[in-house]
Amino acid sequence: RLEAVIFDLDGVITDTAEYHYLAWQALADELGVPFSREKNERLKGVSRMESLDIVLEDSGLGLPEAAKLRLAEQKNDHYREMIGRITPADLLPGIPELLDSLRKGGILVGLASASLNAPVILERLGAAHWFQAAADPASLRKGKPDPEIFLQAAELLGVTPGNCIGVEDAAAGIAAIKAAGMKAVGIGSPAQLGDADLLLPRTVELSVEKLLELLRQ
Ligand code: G16
Ligand code: MG
Repeated sequence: RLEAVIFDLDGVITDTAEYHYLAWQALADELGVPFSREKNERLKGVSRMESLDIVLEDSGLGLPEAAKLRLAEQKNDHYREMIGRITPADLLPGIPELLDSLRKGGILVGLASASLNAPVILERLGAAHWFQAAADPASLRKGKPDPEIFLQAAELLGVTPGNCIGVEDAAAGIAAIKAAGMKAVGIGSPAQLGDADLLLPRTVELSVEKLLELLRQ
């Protein structure tokens, strides 16, 4: 029985991935470090400080921790400026309809976002009311691909992981869902998300019927 659907935020509920990309690109440009959309793929679902390490990996800059914290803060300030302009129109296509249908079907909805900015983003989207629980990324020992964030969301919802479906746009997220013993829905392309149990190119293809069918398999 499908008890709950646990969603990633960036790239699934809204496209903040683009703002993360723009903010990291600006920081990399300022530091004179090469960065690209291809590299940005590796930052999806990855925590802020781990993302910074990836951005700096080929820079040859051996920065002390305090300097890295300042750079991460600078990126986050820029990112916060951009997400301050988010409105409910930025919910990805089909998401409001899907969340309404899940509520009507009595299926719980949880959030498993690595973003410390998730509460602000949900508020700006007018989406907080659809979620019965959200994992707290600040409390986690390990980020995605570790299953901890999805398991915490299931625990907060009071549901069994085997009766849950996770929805993700990042390879690390799909791995985290599967390690949690849940079925994984990937939003994106087979090149990145080949391990998903169900792969859909866009959020608009999501439906409660497809999710119920996936758990029956
Ligand atoms: C998101 C993004 C990542 C970002 C991370 C931390 O995760 O995909 O690119 O680095 O959150 O975000 P913040 O800097 O806002 O704390 P998710 O799990 O929602 O895809
Ligand atoms: Mg994501």
